[in-house]
Amino acid sequence: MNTALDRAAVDVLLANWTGAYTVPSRALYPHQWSWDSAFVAIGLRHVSARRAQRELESLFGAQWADGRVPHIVFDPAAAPEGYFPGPDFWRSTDHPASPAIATSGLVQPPVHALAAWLTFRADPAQARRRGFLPRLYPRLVAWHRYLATRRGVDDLVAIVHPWESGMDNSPAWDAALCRVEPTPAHGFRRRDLLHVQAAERPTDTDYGRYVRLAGDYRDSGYADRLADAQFVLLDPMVNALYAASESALADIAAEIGADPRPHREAAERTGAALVARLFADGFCHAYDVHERRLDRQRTVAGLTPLVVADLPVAPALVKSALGDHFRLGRTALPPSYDLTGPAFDPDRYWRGPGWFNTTWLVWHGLTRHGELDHAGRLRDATLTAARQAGFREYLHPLTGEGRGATDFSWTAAVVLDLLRTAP
Ligand code: 2M8
Repeated sequence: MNTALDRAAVDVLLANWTGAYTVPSRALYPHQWSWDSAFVAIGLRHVSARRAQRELESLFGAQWADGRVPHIVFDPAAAPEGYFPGPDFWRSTDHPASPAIATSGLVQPPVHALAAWLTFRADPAQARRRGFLPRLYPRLVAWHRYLATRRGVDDLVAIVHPWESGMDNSPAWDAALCRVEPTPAHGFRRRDLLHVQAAERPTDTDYGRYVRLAGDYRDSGYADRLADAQFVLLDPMVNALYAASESALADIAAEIGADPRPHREAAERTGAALVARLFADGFCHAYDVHERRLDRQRTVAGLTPLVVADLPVAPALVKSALGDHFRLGRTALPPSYDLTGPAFDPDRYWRGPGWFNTTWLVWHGLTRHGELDHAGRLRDATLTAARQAGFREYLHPLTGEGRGATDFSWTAAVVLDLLRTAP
């Protein structure tokens, strides 16, 4: 049974491999996405450690001179009308810090150092022969420096667009997005609706707001003037991944003979700030920097700080995960948003469906905190969901019916990791 699932997952990863990286989905997302590639590397390392290294190296090959790792790296050979917003919208190559290849100017959650460390561990001898970590380490450090300096708010990292959270239309962004005047729908042409039903994607009004914010950021020269930006939020998942990745950077530094201490200290500082600023009522929430207010809604992002080692509030997060809002282990996949919340929608993208990558993060976090029974049950439920629905982009969290794209890369990758790593 597991052998068939394993083989099917490998087939998806091979089919979506372009020769240098893996597209998230051939139809819907025909370019390289930043955090997708990190999850893909975590699965791909079991098939070919070399390919997993290449996946990350391709992404960091498009790093900007200011350290940012763009959220999309465009395939110059792909049809320009295949994805919106494409290179013509972002105009990255007009910017002095951008690489020669066209990219977006936004970023995504920093899972990369964690992925690099796990990739190294899949085959240390081969990675050492290729000089994988000594080459990637300075780039990872520059990436984190970009986040800490250009996006830093009191030891935490801010996002300036919902796309930067990876959870694009999460209800946690609704209040802040209300203040943004949408670009009218006739001002751009969406391509996503050619591939996925409208009821499973963000609305046109959401898209209008995404386009407005991204266009304003581009027109500022991607300048990161947080005081002037309309949308400045502290997201628990972005910050949890930043802290976990700083811990991974400490491991990487120790492996290559660099000093791990600054990374350990940064991980501790971010972990402490995350608890102090974002934790309330047994849960981690998003914080609006301009409004100086926590958004008390619960999304799965608020459970992911479990990936931070020695998190003092981990028992409270586990309790919240098991309660009525997320019913951990009693749904097909953990929902992306509170099952009892006013905005819960089981079909629409990041407003309720279960996603495999965030489930993997919760599983990884439970394992890190020694919650092996809960981790084991979550793993079993996730494998059952994949067996029943296939490698869909997301699922109805209660029935497990597939939604969004098919043959989705990070779904195959994290399922493969669960099969090959656990129990
Ligand atoms: C989704 O986001 C893109 C924009 O970046 C889109 O909807 O067009 C999100 O699920 C994001 O987390 C993911 O990285 C991307 C590619 O899978 O798709």
